[in-house]
Amino acid sequence: MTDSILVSLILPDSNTDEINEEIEEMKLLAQTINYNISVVETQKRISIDPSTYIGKGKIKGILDKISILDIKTIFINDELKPNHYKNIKKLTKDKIEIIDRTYLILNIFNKNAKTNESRAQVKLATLEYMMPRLTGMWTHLERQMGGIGTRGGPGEKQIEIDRRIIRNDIKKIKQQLSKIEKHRDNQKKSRSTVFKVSLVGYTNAGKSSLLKKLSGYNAYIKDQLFATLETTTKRVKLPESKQEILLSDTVGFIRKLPHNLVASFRTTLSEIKDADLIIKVIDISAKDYEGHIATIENTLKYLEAHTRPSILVFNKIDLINNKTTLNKINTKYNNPLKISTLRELMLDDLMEKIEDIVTKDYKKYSINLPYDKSYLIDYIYKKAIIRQRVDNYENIQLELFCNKKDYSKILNKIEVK
Ligand SMILES: Nc1nc2c(ncn2[C@@H]2O[C@H](COP(=O)(O)OP(=O)(O)OP(=O)(O)O)[C@@H](O)[C@H]2O)c(=O)[nH]1
Ligand SMILES: [Mg+2]
Repeated sequence: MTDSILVSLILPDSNTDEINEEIEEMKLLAQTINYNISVVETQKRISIDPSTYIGKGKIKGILDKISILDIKTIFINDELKPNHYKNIKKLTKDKIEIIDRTYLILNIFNKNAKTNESRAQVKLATLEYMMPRLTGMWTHLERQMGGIGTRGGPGEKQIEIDRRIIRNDIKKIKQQLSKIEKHRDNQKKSRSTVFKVSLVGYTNAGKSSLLKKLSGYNAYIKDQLFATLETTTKRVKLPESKQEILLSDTVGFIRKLPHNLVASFRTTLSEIKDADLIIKVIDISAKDYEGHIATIENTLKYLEAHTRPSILVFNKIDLINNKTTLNKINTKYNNPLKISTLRELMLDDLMEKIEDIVTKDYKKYSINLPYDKSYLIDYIYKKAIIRQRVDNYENIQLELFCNKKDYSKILNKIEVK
């Protein structure tokens, strides 16, 4: 672990609890890329310094301090504007690595991306972030990203060359991503008739663990922020009706998730918008679970998925042994589901709840399937619960339990000449 310092501004509208949460979160985020935040400095200001974000005097003080401590990395608890970044860099005479919150998250995404798609998405977001901030000193990122931008010294001319190269790279990645997007659209079409459930939540809430427990799929689970950067969809059979649903796990959210990251992960996150049901997974043991819920709501709004039907599920209940938290949550969220994925507590209740929602509009129908249409049987079994089947002399008589839409679809298929 490399020792480092974190600087956070406190502005008149800042909430101290929130700032403290953010500081703790920055420490966890930094750990993910092997940095230990050993010193935290805050500065109260009326407003952001237009040229250097924090005051110049404060920066000088910090530089003195870290030179004694032999620290060479400064984390900033915010996204720095390009001119802030450049001016701070100047004050440090290029000797100190400056990592703002956005760049930190980009680094974690870069480290954890596993598929071609997620790697391309992170690269796109990173290049777009770098473009206006080029100063010729992207040493840390360059090492990780295999040489982007390492094309020479810090001179203005070199920066222009770098910009041109980056612009070309951005164009290529966008083309690559749009190909992947087309493929995904085709996949989506083939799944359009199945009930879709999306697990969403703050990073590390236990979404992948839940997907694993409910579907049996060996999802990647780690006590780490942003372990998952891809959407994984698995079929799950509901216990009573035996209906199949599609359950998806995707990238976790975090407060101030960089906008260009959300934009480049648009296709990955689009599963959420298409979901018939969103399960919001909350880590009940997180001190700031209310902040996590607010972040989920804001992100869903940003993704235009906030109007989808949803349920709130509190996970990691095994870690809670004080009644006060439970009472508070029960009152505030109207007795929500509380589960432990790890200890497999109340998972049946969750499945039951999902099943209730899936079958909410189901009604009984009866149809007669002529033998010359008997090839439709598989289709009907997929769409509806078959309560009874009688093979008559002239046709197959079926008692169905399904929603009206699927009933009409089945009828249409039978009636087609
Ligand atoms: N104590 C406890 N730990 C849990 C529970 N569910 C998940 N965890 C742990 O929480 C950590 C994060 O779990 P993941 O399933 O990877 O969480 P995630 O929401 O997919 O996280 P990201 O993909 O990083 O956004 C792991 O160490 C899990 O073992 C639970 O019910 N109780
Ligand atoms: Mg995960």
